[in-house]
Amino acid sequence: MVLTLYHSSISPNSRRVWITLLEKGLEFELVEIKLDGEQFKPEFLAISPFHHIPALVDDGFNVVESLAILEYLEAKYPTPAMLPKDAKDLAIARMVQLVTVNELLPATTTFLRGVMRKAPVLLAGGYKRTG
Ligand SMILES: N[C@@H](CCC(=O)N[C@@H](CS)C(=O)NCC(=O)O)C(=O)O
Repeated sequence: MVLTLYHSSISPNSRRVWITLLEKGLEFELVEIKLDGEQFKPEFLAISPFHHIPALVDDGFNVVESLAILEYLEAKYPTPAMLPKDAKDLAIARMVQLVTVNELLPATTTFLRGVMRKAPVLLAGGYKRTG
């Protein structure tokens, strides 16, 4: 198994995938993509044509869109389960996911761009995982 997650440390969309990989106890390689233009390089566009992270590559199979990646991981590596079985609980989990993607994150984009301009070390992947 060769799982590679293309990500940026400060990206909430990346983090939901990163956390899922950790929770499922999967072995994976993390590749930091600097969102200062690196996402437009042809080698990354070959994996993620819309120049977005996260992108997951599993043994040559490319998956983009964080929720699609979570769905893929849940189907392929079902234990431990990351989603509830109960219909109402599942609806709540899906609502939280979709509201986050469709409403909350777009609303924070302007703010995050300002932070990244003022603290380019974040943009350059300066954040280091400590544990
Ligand atoms: N709907 C996508 C959104 C992905 C997305 O917007 N990623 C941002 C970082 S959080 C990105 O890659 N921005 C760089 C760009 O668009 O060039 C998902 O859930 O994966």
